[in-house]
Amino acid sequence: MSLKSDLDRAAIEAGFTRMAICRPDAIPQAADRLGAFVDAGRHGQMGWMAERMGWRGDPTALWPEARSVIMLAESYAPKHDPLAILQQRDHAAISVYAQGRDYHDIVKKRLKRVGRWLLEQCPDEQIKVFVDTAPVMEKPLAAAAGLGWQGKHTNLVGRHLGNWVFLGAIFTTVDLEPDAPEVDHCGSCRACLDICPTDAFPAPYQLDARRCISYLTIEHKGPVDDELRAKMGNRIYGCDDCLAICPWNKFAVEATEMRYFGSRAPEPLADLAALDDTAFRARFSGSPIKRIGRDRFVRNVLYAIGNSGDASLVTAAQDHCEDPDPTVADAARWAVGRLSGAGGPLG
Ligand code: B12
Ligand code: SF4
Ligand code: SF4
Repeated sequence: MSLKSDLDRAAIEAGFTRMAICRPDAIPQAADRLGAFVDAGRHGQMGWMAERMGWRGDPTALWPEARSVIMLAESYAPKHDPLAILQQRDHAAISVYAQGRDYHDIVKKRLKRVGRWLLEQCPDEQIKVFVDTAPVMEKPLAAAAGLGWQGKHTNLVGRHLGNWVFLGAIFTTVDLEPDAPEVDHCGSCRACLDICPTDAFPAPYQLDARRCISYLTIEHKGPVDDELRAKMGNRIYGCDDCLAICPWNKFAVEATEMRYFGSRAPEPLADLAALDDTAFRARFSGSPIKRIGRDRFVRNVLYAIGNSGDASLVTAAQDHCEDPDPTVADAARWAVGRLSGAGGPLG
């Protein structure tokens, strides 16, 4: 057996769904595309995307000694229809990836386990592991390694993976044989582009993050534009619409890690709006949601209340009209106005 096939087995044993390899110089187009994205301001308030662009756009600059990039995907495919909750407008829609334990912790542990295994076989070599937060473009690297292709919604889709996958990377000085890139299988489909509630795709394969509900609920600080908050519906953390509609999910491998799925039923917006800082931290301990803090979370819940069309929620919003956080107070007043019919037609 070769080192590569043993590595593949180690990756599966660690809990990954698939592994594939590319060279660090396999994404020559990425730097220009990242540059165009940032020049157009599409990263919004994610100022960190405009920093260390030389490293982000070019993995060979990030770590010149690296010879191979091992790309790993783990399925978190939901067993239920993630869009069904959008009809329950007085309850919170939380994106599938954030319903249970934080994937960063789980994927990083798995990456380290695979990396340790590799170093046991090659003790003189080195590795570095990355998931999400480093200046590494995981989607183009995964596509170059052949895990799938970047769909028109810009996420990685695989023929046997679908698009409900987390990505992680191990850079290493070990020289491993690269895999062939996957070709694009989107064809004439444009379901993800058409379903987007905020029209966040200026063109196929391109996202304007400033319009994406995932960005607006997780990354954007301060008030959201009135036009966009009215389109957020009851999505209070992330958005799954463009992922859920992709036909390739029919062939997706099931998730095996149950910690990604929360055990709670969808929660009423009124209960979530009432969380103070202490209650928020306790409720979302171990969840990625904790990162956005109570104020941004309650802002999102208040937008959802404003979009609910449920007049019985006016009191839950009124309670926050004098909130010490001006963005929360603004969201509360907007919600009260909307539920009283003063904020224009409900979406
Ligand atoms: C910044 C970021 C975001 C931002 C911006 C997203 C974006 N599309 O750029 C926001 C906050 C909006 C976001 C949202 C989400 N994210 Co996010 N995010 C990232 C992060 C940190 C960087 C992505 C990045 O580099 N963007 C910059 C742009 C320029 O790069 P790009 O998206 O690859 O853009 C490419 C295309 O535009 C393409 N392109 C441009 N023009 C053309 C033309 C043609 C013809 C072609 C073919 C291609 C093409 O080239 C670009 C470079 O490859 C990565 C983790 C990482 N370190 O890579 C996670 C990551 C992409 N996110 C992830 C997830 C799960 C999500 C959400 C699904 C979460 C949710 N449910 O709410 C949503 C999906 C929204 C969407 N439709 O993309 C996963 C995606 C896994 C996968 N299957 O691909 C990642 C990889 C995290 C992880 N480790 O698993 N995210
Ligand atoms: S995550 Fe939602 S808002 Fe963002 S691009 Fe996809 S469908 Fe549009
Ligand atoms: S929904 Fe259609 S266009 Fe969008 S990524 Fe999936 S196959 Fe491609």
